[in-house]
Amino acid sequence: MSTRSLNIALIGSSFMGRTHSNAYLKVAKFFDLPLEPVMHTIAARDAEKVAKFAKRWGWLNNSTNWKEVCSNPEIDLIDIGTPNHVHKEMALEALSQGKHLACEKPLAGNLDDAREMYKAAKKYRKSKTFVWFTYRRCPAVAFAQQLVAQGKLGKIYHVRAAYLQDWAGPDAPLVWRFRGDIAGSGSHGDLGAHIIDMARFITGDEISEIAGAMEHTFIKERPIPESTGGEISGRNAKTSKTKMGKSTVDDAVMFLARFKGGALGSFEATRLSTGDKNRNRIEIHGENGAIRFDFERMNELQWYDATLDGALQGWSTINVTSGADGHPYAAAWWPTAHVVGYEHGFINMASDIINVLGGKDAVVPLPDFADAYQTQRVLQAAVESARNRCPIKMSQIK
Ligand code: SOE
Repeated sequence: MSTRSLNIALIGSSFMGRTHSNAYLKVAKFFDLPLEPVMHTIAARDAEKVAKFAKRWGWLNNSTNWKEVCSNPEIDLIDIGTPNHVHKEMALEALSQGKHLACEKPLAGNLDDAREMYKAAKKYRKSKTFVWFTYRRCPAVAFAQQLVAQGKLGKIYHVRAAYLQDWAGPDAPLVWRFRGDIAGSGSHGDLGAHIIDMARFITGDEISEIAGAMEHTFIKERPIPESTGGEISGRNAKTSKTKMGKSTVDDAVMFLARFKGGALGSFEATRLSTGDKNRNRIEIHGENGAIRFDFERMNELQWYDATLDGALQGWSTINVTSGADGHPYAAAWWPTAHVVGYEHGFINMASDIINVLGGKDAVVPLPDFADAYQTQRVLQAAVESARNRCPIKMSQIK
């Protein structure tokens, strides 16, 4: 019996357009799936560029009219890979057309938009929703979640998360990520969203209170890019030395958090952590053990077993690449220690999305709009704590 097709349309052809296209192109090569992913249509603004993109990545059709794509009866899954300010409009349209929906993180640039998306997902129950918090699908992060779920760490005392990049120095052009009207926030919604999601995902707990939040914009003006290209060209775009524009987002946000289960946590997101290129790191300390993850060594999980005899206790480095030992996703890839990369988180996520749409289970929990809305509430709580210089209980954020 032939496998049913899943016709996919992707909106957006910049950085996430490339990571998602690569995921759909590769996923059926490495995973046995209940549905055959078909790269049906790519939609973007520029007709010439989107036609070239379709040819390069193997999209069967291309369009500059995303609304038309959402109403195309052939399409089963709409994937939103665009900047934050258009997530809501596109999601509401796709849901109203009865489509399943995958959306890039964060859910939206602000809480109001995120709430509308969350409520629409509840209304259109037949549509399944997903949010590309792909770090859950780094095997080492998925393995950490499994260890906590198995009780290996025991009661959790601390979560210490920091997402550190350094690409946003004074010469970085004023791309959309520095515009509050498009991105909603800077490092906070871009990087902070990831570590909030990871902390919630790995611990299986929710944050109950935020305190001591601080935000700062170090670089108030940036050179306006001459090219209006996508994010990748934008970051390295030729810029006019004279024309400057105002950055209207944070460069860095830090805050403290209390979890419902009693743990205390600290969170830091910055794009000015000189020397840290894409250092997404999280540590979780419990009564029976602890884990440390650092994306810059993404195939490894540091593990501390506090149940061993004291003389034997010490940090060990687990190479989370052993399919034979049941490491998450490892059996789909290469022999032990042949390691995977950034793009594999997206391919692993595409396999889980297709498995769930085909009635099977994801390897580890997938975030839907309701889940991602909780992360958006924490983002908002931190902003309110920073701006009002006071603790914020999550019950205050609807
Ligand atoms: C920020 O530069 C960024 O591209 C994030 O937006 C992505 O979510 C992250 O995976 C890599 O860094």
